[in-house]
Amino acid sequence: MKDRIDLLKSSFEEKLLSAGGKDDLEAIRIEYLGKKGHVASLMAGLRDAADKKTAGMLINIFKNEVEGAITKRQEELRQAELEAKIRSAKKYNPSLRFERELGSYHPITLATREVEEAFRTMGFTIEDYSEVVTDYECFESLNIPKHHPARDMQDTYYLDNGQLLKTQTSAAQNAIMKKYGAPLRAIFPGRCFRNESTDACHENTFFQMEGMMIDEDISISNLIYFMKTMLSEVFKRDIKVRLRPGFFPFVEPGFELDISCLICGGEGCPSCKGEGWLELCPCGMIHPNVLREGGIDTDKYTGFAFGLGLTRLAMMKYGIKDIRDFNSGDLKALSQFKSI
Ligand code: FA5
Repeated sequence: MKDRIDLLKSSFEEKLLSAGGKDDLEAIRIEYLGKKGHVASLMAGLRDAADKKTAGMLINIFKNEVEGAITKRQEELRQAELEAKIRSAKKYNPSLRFERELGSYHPITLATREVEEAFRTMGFTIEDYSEVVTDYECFESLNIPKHHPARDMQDTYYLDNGQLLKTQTSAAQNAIMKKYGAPLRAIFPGRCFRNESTDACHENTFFQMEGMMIDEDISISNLIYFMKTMLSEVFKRDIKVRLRPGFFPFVEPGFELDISCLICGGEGCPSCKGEGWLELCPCGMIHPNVLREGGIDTDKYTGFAFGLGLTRLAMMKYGIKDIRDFNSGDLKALSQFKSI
């Protein structure tokens, strides 16, 4: 038996070495381990053998060797195939850079940054505030109780839970007063939402920049000084401005600050609704009720507030005739602004 097995072993080793792929290996497996293979016929011959036990053991050892050698060769072939695949794959060159097209800043971003810079140099902090606010923040804390007619001017989108999309950046006044107390100098830009019929100078979604200064002896002169400084910093040239009385329940006295339309030079055009003037930055001395509601001692402190129309400011600064262009997503037009 041993001689027969040795013969089979050497022929098996030769065949295994010359196997070039999976199919060759499978043929060898069938030839040696298959139902009618060499191992099976060795087993069949056992019946007549005198030393059954020893011979059986030798066959089993041979069978295990064949199985092990086939598995090992399979793995070698798989590995060789994989390496050939990797070698033939296109090489990645990490030194090549990805080409990325950079965009440009939106004009509202640029205008916001300019106003922020002007106020930062005058000692104002810049605050951020949420777009979804409560009725208390947007109206009641600002001396606008329920059913006050001033609410009619500022209809907005209400959520099921009673919160609303803020109609004015003034909605942050109360929280900021409570956060810092007096004295206080802060500006807070934000997006506002109103149920509005749109035209060249009205959008349903637009930006404002609120400002507040609270300290001892703050008067209208301070208010006018800061407004003038901000406008000259942003426009970098003389702008014709007019101040007229305006009503807002949260300021007393209140003003409308208009600028002469820079699109038509004051002649009248759709951008200023034909008036030659554009309402840009209402303002006034903060109403004592609003200060008290924010926890400010009204015997000691007074303050002013303003609500700059940032989107309109950007229109004037960059000569954009129609406010609706800001949300048009026109990349060609936007690419003219400062690139990132
Ligand atoms: C207010 O929103 C007040 N909260 C402003 C204020 C703050 C007054 C502090 C006093 C003290 P008004 O509704 O007028 O006010 O809006 C302020 C500015 O936002 C306007 O002058 C205008 O420049 C801009 N604005 C208002 N509505 C729109 C709109 N629909 N589209 C574009 N800009 C708008």
